[in-house]
Amino acid sequence: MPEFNLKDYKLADTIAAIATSPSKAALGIVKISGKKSLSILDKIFIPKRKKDIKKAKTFTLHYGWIINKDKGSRLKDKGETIDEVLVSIMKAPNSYTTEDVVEISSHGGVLILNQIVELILNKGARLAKPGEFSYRALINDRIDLLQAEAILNLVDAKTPEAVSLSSKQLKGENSTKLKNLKEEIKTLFTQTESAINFPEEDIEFDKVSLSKKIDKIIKQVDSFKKGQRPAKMLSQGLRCVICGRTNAGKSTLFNRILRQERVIVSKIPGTTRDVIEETINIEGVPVKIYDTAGILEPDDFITKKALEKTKQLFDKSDLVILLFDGSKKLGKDDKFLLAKTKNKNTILVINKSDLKQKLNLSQKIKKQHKFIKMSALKDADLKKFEKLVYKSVYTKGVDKKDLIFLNQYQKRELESLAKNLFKTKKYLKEGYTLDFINFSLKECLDSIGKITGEVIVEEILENIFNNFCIGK
Ligand SMILES: Nc1nc2c(ncn2[C@@H]2O[C@H](COP(=O)(O)OP(=O)(O)OP(=O)(O)O)[C@@H](O)[C@H]2O)c(=O)[nH]1
Ligand SMILES: [Mg+2]
Repeated sequence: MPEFNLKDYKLADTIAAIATSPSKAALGIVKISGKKSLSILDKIFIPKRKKDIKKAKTFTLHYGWIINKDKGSRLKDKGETIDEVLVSIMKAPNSYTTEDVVEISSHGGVLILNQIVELILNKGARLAKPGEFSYRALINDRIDLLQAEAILNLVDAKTPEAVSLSSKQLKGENSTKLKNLKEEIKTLFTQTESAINFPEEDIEFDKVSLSKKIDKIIKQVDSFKKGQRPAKMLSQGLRCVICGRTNAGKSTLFNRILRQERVIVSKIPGTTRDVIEETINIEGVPVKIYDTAGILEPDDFITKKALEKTKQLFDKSDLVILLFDGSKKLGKDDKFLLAKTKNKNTILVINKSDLKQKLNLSQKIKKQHKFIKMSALKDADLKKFEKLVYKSVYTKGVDKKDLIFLNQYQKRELESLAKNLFKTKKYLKEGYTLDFINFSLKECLDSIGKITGEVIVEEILENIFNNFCIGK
């Protein structure tokens, strides 16, 4: 991974890079941003119409040739031609970086694009560092950190849902909500500030109403906290592990879901002795499904290894499918696994519904998790099952309007925001002096600033822009 060093991201430089994928393609784009963009363009581009490209208006498109004027310049003003191109011009401040931006759209050969960039660099630009265009957009207030994170997720999106969520965040929906929260906290902060600074004015302080306002803010923050997991699942996919006692029918269900005989099924207990992984698409969400070994007390090396793998997967999984054999009474292994799923997002499947039923699951257990009865062998309602899997993305309390993409640092700040809000409430309730309340409100404001990028924290920037590629 490239090293991010804020010192190298000098804003005064004019930067350039290939913005498209460096492979053979119909078209390729080279981007330039900075004060010298147009004068550099003037040195390498011969427009067909416009005489002086430096004077071109913003948001205009120009047809012409990229020329190396230092080479083979026998004819006046001409040089070695490189490619026939279209050039778009976006002048400051209405561009992505808010600086003068030039985009050269050429044919998409790797060599052509490299030659164009080299020419630009020779005329005074510097090669952009990873994410440097977006970094400038951030520093120049064109986007905030939430929008930068949205761009990363948009480019990386693997599902239509992820595209729609990221573009909403890019549009600024989450930024607006956080800004509103900030304004609300700021008002409270200012009130406490005045009450502290002008005690002689005897400002009446309504602690009940303050506490109510904080409750409202906590609710929104909590909703964002809950909205991160589904956002991640919708964009990156869901890890779903099938567990259950041996012979419950895990492999049968696995094959059913995949609609193919992927793994061996048999009535011999302990048929599966490894973890098998496949990906399917459920309503646009990639779901990675793992079939696991059912033996929980292994006595041979291979099964032992398989069990270790299952344990690790279990902990990392987003969803557990816990399978029971409906024709058997609840056994020791069933109970053990049930206890393990207590705090996991789980779907209980009672299998073998075609046989005489002996399993008795308490209402309490059934209520705790989602629940479905089926015969994986004879009659499995896969549509219903898949719907349950899809629904499990939205766990209890998730508001679909508050799905949010945050990086680990923003996530940490959101946690700290929630903590400080609770602290403020506690101070209010326990009758602490206003200084305490004022201070924790200040901390809340700081956290929001770090999430949106208003407060610049090198660690956060490093994390975000290291993940961008050059040219973005
Ligand atoms: N009657 C009936 N038999 C089933 C059903 N599902 C699976 N079986 C049978 O149960 C036996 C075990 O099925 P598997 O899918 O191999 O079970 P498993 O949970 O993967 O077992 P291990 O890998 O050994 O842990 C096989 O003989 C299946 O045909 C069902 O819904 N009804
Ligand atoms: Mg199996």
